[in-house]
Amino acid sequence: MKLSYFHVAGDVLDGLIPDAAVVIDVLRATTTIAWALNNGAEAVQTFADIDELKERAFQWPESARLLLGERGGKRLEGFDLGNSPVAVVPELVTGKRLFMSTTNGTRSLHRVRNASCLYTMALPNRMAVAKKLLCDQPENIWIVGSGWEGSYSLEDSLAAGALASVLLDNDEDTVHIANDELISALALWDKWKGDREGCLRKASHGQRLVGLGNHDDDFRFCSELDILEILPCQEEIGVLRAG
Ligand code: 3SL
Repeated sequence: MKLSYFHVAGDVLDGLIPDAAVVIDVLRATTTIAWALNNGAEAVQTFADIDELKERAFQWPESARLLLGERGGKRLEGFDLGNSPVAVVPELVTGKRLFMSTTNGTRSLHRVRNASCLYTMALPNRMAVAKKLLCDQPENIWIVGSGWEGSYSLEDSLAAGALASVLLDNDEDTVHIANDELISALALWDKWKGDREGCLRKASHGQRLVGLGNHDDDFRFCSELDILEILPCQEEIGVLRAG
């Protein structure tokens, strides 16, 4: 398994398609996706574009849909939910399709939507994704961060390092770290694995969330490690289900 890490979707190589892509947006899109599917959502359908989201969502039965949207950290007007893992509780999401658009995470997903296998990962479901990769042994794996509006984010790199680290621990012979970005993410994981929440809070997007108000529960949910068995997997373009 040859693993490359791209800080943001804009860095991925044009014209190439990996055997597997793992999209990460620790704060908070892929953490929210993991929790929503864990809590019984039928699927999460992601959109880079809000108008397209509305058009598709309004074709879905009202009783079976929720609109989940965020821009700049705030819930989109007229949407049922903002982008928070704390909000996607079973009472609200069970059996529902979540139509989701966020500032960066859903754009990353859109960019690699043609990968043969596409998973989303956050710290709580790291091990579920690692187990699937160890079992399937795809040859070329892209780990794709979401960053913030095209620039690097600390927390996505932390999670990329967390994934590479557990893969190396389990299968040192076949795991090959293919770029410097991932070597650097591994070093970041080594430094912060004992204080993941501290790392998330120090990150610029963590600071942005603090500036918007109390996000203590979000930080707690987003920094938990290996507590969810959920493997969000793209089944048709844009539609993620528990695999
Ligand atoms: O950028 C994104 O996709 C979001 O996860 C950002 S936020 O954490 O909801 O502000």
